[in-house]
Amino acid sequence: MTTKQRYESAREIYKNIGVDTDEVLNRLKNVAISMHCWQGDDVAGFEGDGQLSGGIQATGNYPGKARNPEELMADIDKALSLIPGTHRINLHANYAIFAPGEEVDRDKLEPKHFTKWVEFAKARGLGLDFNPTYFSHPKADGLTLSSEDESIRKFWINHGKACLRISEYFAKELNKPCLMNIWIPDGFKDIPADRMSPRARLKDSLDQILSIGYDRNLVNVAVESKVFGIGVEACTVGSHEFYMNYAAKNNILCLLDNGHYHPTEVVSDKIPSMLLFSDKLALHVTRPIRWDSDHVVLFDDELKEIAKEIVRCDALDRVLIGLDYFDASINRVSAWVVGMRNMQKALLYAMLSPSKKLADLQNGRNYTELMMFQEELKFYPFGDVWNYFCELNHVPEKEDWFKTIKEYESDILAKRS
Ligand code: RNT
Ligand code: ZN
Repeated sequence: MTTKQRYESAREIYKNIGVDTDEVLNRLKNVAISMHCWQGDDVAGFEGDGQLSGGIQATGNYPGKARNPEELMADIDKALSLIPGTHRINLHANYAIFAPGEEVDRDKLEPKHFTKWVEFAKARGLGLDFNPTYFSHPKADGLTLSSEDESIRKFWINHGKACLRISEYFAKELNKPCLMNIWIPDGFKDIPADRMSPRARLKDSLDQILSIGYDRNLVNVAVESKVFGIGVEACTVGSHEFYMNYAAKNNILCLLDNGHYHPTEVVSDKIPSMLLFSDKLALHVTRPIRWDSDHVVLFDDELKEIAKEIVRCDALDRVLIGLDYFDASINRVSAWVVGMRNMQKALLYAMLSPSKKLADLQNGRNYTELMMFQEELKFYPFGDVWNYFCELNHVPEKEDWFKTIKEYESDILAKRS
C-alpha cells in the first residue's frame, strides 16, 4: 500500500469518530515552532571561549559541534530540510555575528550585529525569536538584573534594552512578530537572608528595560521563571510567582519551561489557567529527567498532554511554542529533527482527538467510557496520517530521514574537530 492509500484508510477511521483529517493536516502545516539555535553548539555562541555558566549544563562530547555562524547555519538548514512546514529560529544574544574589529560587549549590541541572521531568515521565510543572554559572561558570575552592584545591574539593564531594539528590528525586517524572552540565572546556593531586595531590584530592572517603549504588535516580551538551577538550589530570584505577577501587571507574557517546576508539577495543567487570564503564553518545551536536564523532546505523555491542552483550548495562535534543550552526547542535527518532529506529532495527535466527544463524556460524568475511549484512541492509525503529512510537505517519512543525517555526519560533521 502507498502512503496515500494508508492515509485514505485512516481518514475513514477518523471520520467515524467525527475527525476531519484533511482539515487537521492543513491546520498543522500552519503551526510554526521556534527551533532553538543553541542545540547546534551546546549553547556556546560566538563570543569567545563558549564556557557555559548560569546553572545550566550541556553534557557530552559528540563530534561535529558547529564552531562558527556558517557551520551553525548549515546545520540548521540540514535540520529544517527534514522537518515538515515552515518554522522560526530562536536566537540568543551571544550569537551576534561581528565583522572583524566590530566586537562590542553585550550592553552595546545593535541590530547590525544580527543582519546575517536576518538575511538567513528572510531567504528561507522563517521568523526569528530572541533572548538576551544573561549567562556565560564575566559580569554574570553572581546576580545580573537583581544584582546589588549597581554598575553590574546597569550593564544588564542596558543589555535588555539593546535586545529589545534588536527584537523590534527582527520583527520589522521579517514582517513577523518576535518573541523576546528574558531568563536570568540569578539565585542563591544556600538559604538567603533577604529574598525581597533582589526581587525588588529585578522588578525595577525589568521596568527600566520595558520603559524604553516598543511596539507591542511587533515584539512579545516574555519572562521565564525557574524553581532552581545548579548552584542556585535554595532560591531563584525569578520565581514563578514573581514572573506570573510581573507579567500580569505589565501586560507581557509568561514563558513556561516544562523543566522549571517541581518534578510532579506539569505545565500541561497550567496552560488553560494561564489562557483564562492572558491573551498570549509562551512555552519552552523540553524534557527534564529528575532535574532540568534539557534532554531532547520525545513523544511522551507530558508532551502529548501539553499539545492536547493547546489544541483543545483552541489556542494555537495564542501559545507561542519554542523548544529548549541541548544534548551534546548525540548528533546535534538529529536532536533538532527528533524534537521538532515530535512537537509536531504531538500537535497532530491532539488534533486527531475528538475533543468535543471526550468533553461530553466528562460533562456527562461518563468517566468509565471516557477512560476506555481515551485508551482506544492511542491505537488509532495516527502514524498513517503523520507519514502522509510528511509526504505532502516533501520531507522523508518514518525513519527515512535518518540516512540524510548519517551522510551529513560522515561528509561534514566528522570533519570538524
Ligand atoms: C535555562 C532556561 C533558558 C535557557 C536558554 C538557553 O534553564 O531554560 O531558557 O535554556 O535561554
Ligand atoms: Zn527555557
